[in-house]
Amino acid sequence: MPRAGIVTLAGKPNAGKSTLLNRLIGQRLSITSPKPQSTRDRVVGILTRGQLDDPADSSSALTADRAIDQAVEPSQLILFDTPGLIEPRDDLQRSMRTAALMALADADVIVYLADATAGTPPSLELAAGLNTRLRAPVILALNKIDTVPAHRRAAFDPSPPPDSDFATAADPDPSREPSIPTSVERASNAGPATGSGYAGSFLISAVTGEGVEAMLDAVTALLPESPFLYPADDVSTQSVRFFVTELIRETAFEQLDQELPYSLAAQVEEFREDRSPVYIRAFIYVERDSQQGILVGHKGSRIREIGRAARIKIEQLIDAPVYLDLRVKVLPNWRRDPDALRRFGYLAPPAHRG
Ligand SMILES: Nc1nc2c(ncn2[C@@H]2O[C@H](COP(=O)(O)OP(=O)(O)OP(=O)(O)O)[C@@H](O)[C@H]2O)c(=O)[nH]1
Ligand SMILES: [Mg+2]
Repeated sequence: MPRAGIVTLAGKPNAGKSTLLNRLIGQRLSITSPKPQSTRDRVVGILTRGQLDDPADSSSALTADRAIDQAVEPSQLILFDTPGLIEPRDDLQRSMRTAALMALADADVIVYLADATAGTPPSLELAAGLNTRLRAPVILALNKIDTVPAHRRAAFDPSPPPDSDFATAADPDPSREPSIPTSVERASNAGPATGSGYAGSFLISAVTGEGVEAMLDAVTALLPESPFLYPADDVSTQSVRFFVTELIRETAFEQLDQELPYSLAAQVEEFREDRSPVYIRAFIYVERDSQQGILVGHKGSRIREIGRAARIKIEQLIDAPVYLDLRVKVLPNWRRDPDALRRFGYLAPPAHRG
């Protein structure tokens, strides 16, 4: 029997969740940025390993670039990338938090990403501000291990023996050179993420791929036995339009500084795939007139450059030439307006608690 289920990637902003999703899927699906809080919504990626005898036809507009690995036991991971866990300060952030918490509640397995060099990660419940325990088993992935010099990694044991809980994952040999983890060792005192501790812990690099395969095997082993939930070459449950919107936002994130990236949202108004080049009309919304001026730039130079760079990314995604008509509009204080959030496809946040 194959295994299949929902695997939620969670953690603080900038931990590398979206980078990991993209590596697992083998495609740049979820937007990434050195700036925190780049992911605003749950992003779904489907990873199918091994092949069933009778695969269903693909139903997704986006299909897998990678070959399906025949050598492994068939499994299908429905990966949920989530917004970084923060204490929300406006409706947008409340909506982001709700999306993350819902994805945690839906999970069959949770991968809790933390920066390996940032010291002890608190338990996921603490990081998420939850006062109830998570139902699903939690695997801790200490990410960005590529930034730790090789000689300082010697004392890590990235593959704890099966059934050991996280407290045994640290190298017990005190004669070895003390090294960063101390992050691993200290994490063992951070308190269990589930009743019996982490279901596993791994040192990984979402950028180089180090440790990712071993982590993936451990995650898969925790999934329930189940038929595939989607056709084997589906890559996402979300629409091409959604990913186009995200690519526009990612490009604006790249090209703008300071607070401006947080004040903008993108929306695709028209998407004509029956034309060549594919015609896309989209808007970037900002909160104030002054922001509109910055985004448009001198004689429209900045918005033109964002449009040009976004178009190239969209062409790679849909594998067709694109004409992108991109404009800027002001929607005052949209981050604090539940109707505007819904319009941009974000979850309506729950009622204010003061
Ligand atoms: N060196 C190194 N950098 C990484 C690694 N994983 C992610 N990064 C970088 O860390 C930054 C944040 O990565 P993201 O994947 O956007 O992080 P995220 O957790 O999705 O962040 P939010 O969506 O804001 O919560 C980017 O600049 C990535 O290139 C890694 O394994 N090694
Ligand atoms: Mg992200």
